[in-house]
Amino acid sequence: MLLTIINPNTTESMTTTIGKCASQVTGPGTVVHAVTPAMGPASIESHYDEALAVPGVLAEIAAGEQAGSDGYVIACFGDPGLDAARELARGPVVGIAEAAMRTACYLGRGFSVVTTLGRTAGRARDLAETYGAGRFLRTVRACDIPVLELEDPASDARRVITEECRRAVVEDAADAVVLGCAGMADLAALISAEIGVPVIDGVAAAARTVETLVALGLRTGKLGEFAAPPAKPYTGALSDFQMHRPDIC
Ligand code: 5HY
Repeated sequence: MLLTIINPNTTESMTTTIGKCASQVTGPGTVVHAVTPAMGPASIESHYDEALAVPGVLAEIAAGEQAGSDGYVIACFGDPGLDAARELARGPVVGIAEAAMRTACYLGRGFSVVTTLGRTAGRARDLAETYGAGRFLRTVRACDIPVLELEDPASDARRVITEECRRAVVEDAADAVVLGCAGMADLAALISAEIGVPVIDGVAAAARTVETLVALGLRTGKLGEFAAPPAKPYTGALSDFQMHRPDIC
């Protein structure tokens, strides 16, 4: 199968990290195609960034459809554009926050999210409620690390994140910890070994979830809310988004 993993920000090095982490957990029959949108924010740290990331995500979904992609991961912890992507895509589309939080619910009474900036914590809480994981969510802890600092080898981000994960276990009684940024994807196993509880990377969780859905022959229901969007004009910078695809069903 062809699994397209979209990094909604435009930082290529993060796309590379994301693609490597997905490829490490997917099977030999899965081709992982990690892509970076041609437009959008260098990192997503606010509602504004998230809104401006969506057109680039949707353009990559449209490109994936042309390329025959069997399924998609949206690899940003805000899951930007997830519902719109489900309208465009034939195959399943899974967000990393969605996959990570639902996975955490299998692993204990409660989980915590450890993320980058405090201003993104509200979005994480909202998504937990959206995905039915709210009653399992212990806390959302922020490290106050900008997303792109995760790409800096000189940063002590790994230590800071690890200690915040440890506090989630000790102080919040978290049975598991969800990493709240795709840029943390390569840290999950290392941190889990240090703090003694499962640490979930949403990139890996989402990649395996899509792989499983495709293997089961399952995809988004297209007869209702997630049918192809109705045809209409889109003007200005969005004029290229007249991608009405009644054939998607
Ligand atoms: C992410 N931002 O996964 C989110 C993390 C965050 O550019 N990739 C980003 O802080 O919301």
